[in-house]
Amino acid sequence: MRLYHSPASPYVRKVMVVLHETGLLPQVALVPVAGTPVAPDAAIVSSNPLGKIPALETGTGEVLYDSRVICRWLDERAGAGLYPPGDRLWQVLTLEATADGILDAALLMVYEWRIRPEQNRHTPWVEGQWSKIARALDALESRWMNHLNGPLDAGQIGIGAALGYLDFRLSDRQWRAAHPHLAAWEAEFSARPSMQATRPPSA
Ligand code: 99T
Repeated sequence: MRLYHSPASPYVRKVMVVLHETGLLPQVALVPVAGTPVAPDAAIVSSNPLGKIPALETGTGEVLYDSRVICRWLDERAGAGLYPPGDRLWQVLTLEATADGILDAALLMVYEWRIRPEQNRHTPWVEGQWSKIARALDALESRWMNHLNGPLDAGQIGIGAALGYLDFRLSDRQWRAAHPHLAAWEAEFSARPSMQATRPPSA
C-alpha cells in the first residue's frame, strides 16, 4: 500500500495513528507530498482529483480517500474494532465528524493567513471559523468526556489529532484555558506511542 503523506497534516495523522494502533504500518509506504488549494501537488492530483491528502493506494489498483474512509477501511482490514458495532458506532461517527469539523475550520484559518493576500483577509470570517472550533471544544468538555475516557476508538483518534493541530498551528488561541477536562484527557492521550510517533514537525 502507498499513503500520500505529509507530517504536518492532521488528517494524515489520523490515518498514521490508526496504522500504528492496528499494526498495519509496515505494510504501507509513505509518499511525501506538499500541496495547497492554489498549488496542488501533481502526484496527489493523479490519485485524488480533489488534490488532498491523505489518499491511500490499496495495492489492488484502488485509491481511497478521504481520511475517514481510509481509517474505516484500515480498521475493517485489521479487525481492530475502532468502529464498534451497535449504538456506540453513531457516537464514534459523530465524534469523528466533530474532530474533522474542528480541523476543517482550523485549516481554513491557516490557509487564510498563509495563502490569501493580506489585503483580502476578512477577520469576521476567520473569527467565525474559530467560533465553530470554540463551540465544538465546549461540547467536548461538557458532553463527551465519558466517551473520550472509554475504550480506544476512531472518534478519540480524530479528537487527539484535532487538538494536536490546534497546538501546532493555532497555539495563540490557548484552547486549554477554558477546557480543563479536555486538556487533562489530551495530556494522557497524546502520550500514547502512536501519538508520540506522529507528532507534527515542530510541535
Ligand atoms: O485543499 C487542498 O487542496 C490541499 N489540502 C490538503 O490536502 C489538506 C492537508 S492538511 N488535507 C485535507 O484538507 C483533507 C481533508 C479531507 N476531508 C480528509 O482527508 O479528511 C495540511 C495542514 C497544514 O499543513 O497545516
